[in-house]
Amino acid sequence: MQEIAWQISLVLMALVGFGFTFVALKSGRRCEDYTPLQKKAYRLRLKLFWLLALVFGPSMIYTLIKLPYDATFAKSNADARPPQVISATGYQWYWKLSGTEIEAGRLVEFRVTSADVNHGFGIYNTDMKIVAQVQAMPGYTNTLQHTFDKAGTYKIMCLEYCGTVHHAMVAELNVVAPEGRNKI
Ligand SMILES: [Cu+2]
Repeated sequence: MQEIAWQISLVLMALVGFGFTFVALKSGRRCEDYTPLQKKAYRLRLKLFWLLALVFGPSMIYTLIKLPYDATFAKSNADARPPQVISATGYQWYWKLSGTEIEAGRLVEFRVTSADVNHGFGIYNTDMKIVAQVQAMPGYTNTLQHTFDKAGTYKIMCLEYCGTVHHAMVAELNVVAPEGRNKI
């Protein structure tokens, strides 16, 4: 569905582009009917048009190329399996997870909430670099989607000071290569 919308947008953008070009080219023809002042204004306008076109045209193309189109659609097309779902609840001062084993290379959906106060659900890789995070709030379930590219033991740590033993809110996620996987 998104892909169709994207293609329609591309066609519409192309039409708008053609429209602009057509008007820009056509608009040169009636120049001789204008008074000298109008001619001057017209030339200025034309220069302004091309200046804007030259500045914004390439930057538009650049932005379109840089859009995360491939990453998003290639991944969802390549892996039509439903995401692995893990429910996570923060307590003072520990995490309760519905599962701790995850398959690498396949989307995981964390459904994160809190049983008491606000916590921060932060996932750290084996180099202790944060890879994803979402707030854990009482009364809300926040969804966090992430695909783990590398196997290893990841840590979940609380990112929001939540009381005296906040620092002990650490849980582990075991991300395994697809072939070595047990059922989640
Ligand atoms: Cu905390």
